[in-house]
Amino acid sequence: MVDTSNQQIRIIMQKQFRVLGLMAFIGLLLLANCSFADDGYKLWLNYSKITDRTVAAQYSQQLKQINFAGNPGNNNVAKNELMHGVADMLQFAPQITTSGDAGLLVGTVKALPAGVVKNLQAITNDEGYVIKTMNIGNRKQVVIAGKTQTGVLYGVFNLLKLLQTQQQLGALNIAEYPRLERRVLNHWDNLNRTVERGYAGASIWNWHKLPGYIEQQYTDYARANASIGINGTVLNNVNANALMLTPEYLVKVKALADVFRPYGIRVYLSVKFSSPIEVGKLKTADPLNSEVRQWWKDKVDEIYKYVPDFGGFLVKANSEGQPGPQAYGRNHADGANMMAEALAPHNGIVMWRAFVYDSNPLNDRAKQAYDEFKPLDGKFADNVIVQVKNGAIDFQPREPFHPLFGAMPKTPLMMEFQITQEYTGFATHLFYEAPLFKEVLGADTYAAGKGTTVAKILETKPHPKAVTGIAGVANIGTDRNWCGHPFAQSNWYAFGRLAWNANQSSAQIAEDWLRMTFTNNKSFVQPMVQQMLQSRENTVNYMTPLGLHHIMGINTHFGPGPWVNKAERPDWTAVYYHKADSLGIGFDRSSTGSKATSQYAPQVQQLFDKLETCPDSNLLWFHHVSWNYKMRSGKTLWFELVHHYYEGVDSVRRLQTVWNGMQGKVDQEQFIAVKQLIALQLEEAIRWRDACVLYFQTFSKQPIPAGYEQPAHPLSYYRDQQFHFAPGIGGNI
Ligand code: GCW
Repeated sequence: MVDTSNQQIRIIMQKQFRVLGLMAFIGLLLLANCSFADDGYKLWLNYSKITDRTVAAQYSQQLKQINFAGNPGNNNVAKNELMHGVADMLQFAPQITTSGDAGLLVGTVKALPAGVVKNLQAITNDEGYVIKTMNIGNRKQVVIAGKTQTGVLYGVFNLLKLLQTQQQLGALNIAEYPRLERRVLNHWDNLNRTVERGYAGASIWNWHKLPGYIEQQYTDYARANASIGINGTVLNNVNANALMLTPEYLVKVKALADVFRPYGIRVYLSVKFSSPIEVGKLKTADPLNSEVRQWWKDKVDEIYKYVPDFGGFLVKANSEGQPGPQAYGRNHADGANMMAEALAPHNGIVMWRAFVYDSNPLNDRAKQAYDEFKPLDGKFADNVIVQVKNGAIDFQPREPFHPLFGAMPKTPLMMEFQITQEYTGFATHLFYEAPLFKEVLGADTYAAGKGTTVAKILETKPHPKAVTGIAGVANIGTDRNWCGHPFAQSNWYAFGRLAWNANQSSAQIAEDWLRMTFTNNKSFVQPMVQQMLQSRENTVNYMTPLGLHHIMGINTHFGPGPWVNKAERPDWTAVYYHKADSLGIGFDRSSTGSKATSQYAPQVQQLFDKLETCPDSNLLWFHHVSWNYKMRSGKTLWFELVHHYYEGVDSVRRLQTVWNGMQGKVDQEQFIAVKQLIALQLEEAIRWRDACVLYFQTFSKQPIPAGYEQPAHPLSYYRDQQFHFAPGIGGNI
């Protein structure tokens, strides 16, 4: 990204160029390119020099001159990004011109010449844009047009992507717009800079030095988000600290909002329901109390003085010990509507989370969100959107889609994915999340007949004023490479791409990301796309195959913990979920069990309810199955389970072999980083496999078949292991 040392070198080099001539310039260039290893900071906005001479020559010819219509000033972020990106990739500074025959013409529809605009597809969406190659005068020009400056910026980022991935510019005809309105990152960042479930260092928000000190990283964060269409950020943890709403912090929030605004990004805050008591010194936070309502109104008015385009609130209430309206005998709609009323005059919204569960779940925690929210369908104010996790438990490597999708036709629902890898290997496992996201977004709820996919539900407005949206819990921290694992960056990237349009394929997104981040070398890209696509299933296999879930270590959630049988609450144990016994394993959520299947539309219910039709991948989520049950493969359940655990480890070994063959094809620093991480992943995958197989064997009483490597240690060894260094906890602070 903006690398000042590199920029300085470039400037010096340009001066030298005149003095020393071409030979010296090339020499210095080579030096500059070799002396900086890639530490991952630039993310997918690497803008590496294009070394293919033919491609570079074509691009140079097209981009020699750029006409920014309307003559935006020097602070225009789209213009700066384009100039900077082209200069890095093509190693020259394009000439900015107002001439009618520049190879690239960029601007808003209003600023572009009418003769050009009439040949473009109409842009109706505020964030939409077109990129079109057309003959203007006597030359082929590429035109980037947006309805707004943000649209132009998105178009510029797309053109840069085309250059980074070395696409032809000769016949472009792209018309893009986002399918969802609010595409938001949720930071679970605490005010003391720890990050709940963060595996990439500390929080990037330096509250101590804000607002006086603006880190370059804030701008680079905004650039990265804008490049994939993310247009909102919730700065603080949903386990919120009420101090966030005090003027001391609001002035800092304003400073960040000011940095993000030019990139089309709005700031939102998580708020604690009891803030009127904690900050406002009131005696109650009852949502129907008039003083409380007035307090929220005043507070919201105050926030908008600092941040005039403030996005709104995200709220976790009556969940995992967080305060909420139920303490006053009120429901979620009462709580959400109170805040909505305060935000409405400013066009702010409330994202009210449906991740709720009682400390004493009657028979099945998976049912609770539906039971609490479904009756409230249609009771929420216009500017409330209910934010629902992708599955009914908690961001497991695989969960069936949440039954609330499709169950609240009168209420806008927003998706919550977890980009940070709390349950999928932290920042040591290569787990490309696009296939997980796509599986959920593409799931058919049958809510309004066949084809009512989850994505469709998110995109459909139940009423004209409804807001649509999607959220991803961020995996970003102060680690130099932002996300801990170089490949974890792909999950931030994929989230943005799918938030924009869920129809894009996981393979295409992976390919773009690999090319932009590492290299266009096909012998690298193709095998690594395959490895990325496979990586999710690898982890499902060595952690939670066949529908198992929530069997990780307690509290930190690190490593296997299928034996966990004591916790503050029963549904924080593992035995609550796998229910292994001498007869079999799995949670009976069918009509003979907790009846969670009845929360789905009849077609889905039938599919999951019957053992014979339930897909293997969700089998133990919905059924308690006997160890000797004959699976579709012909194997018994026990052997099938063992097979999956071993397959998971073997596939990580294959990944390791493929990656080891990539030395020399990618930057050496990145190569070594990933190599070391895969070695850690393999160690952890083996631990997961051995611990789980040995533990479940105590119930099945059946052998690990001959031919499989036997675990290196007895079960007690795995049970006794302690991981004092596991990162990622600490909420509310
Ligand atoms: O998955 C659980 C996490 C908690 C988190 C909670 C939530 C922010 O273990 O750390 O709290 O989900 O989503 O609210």
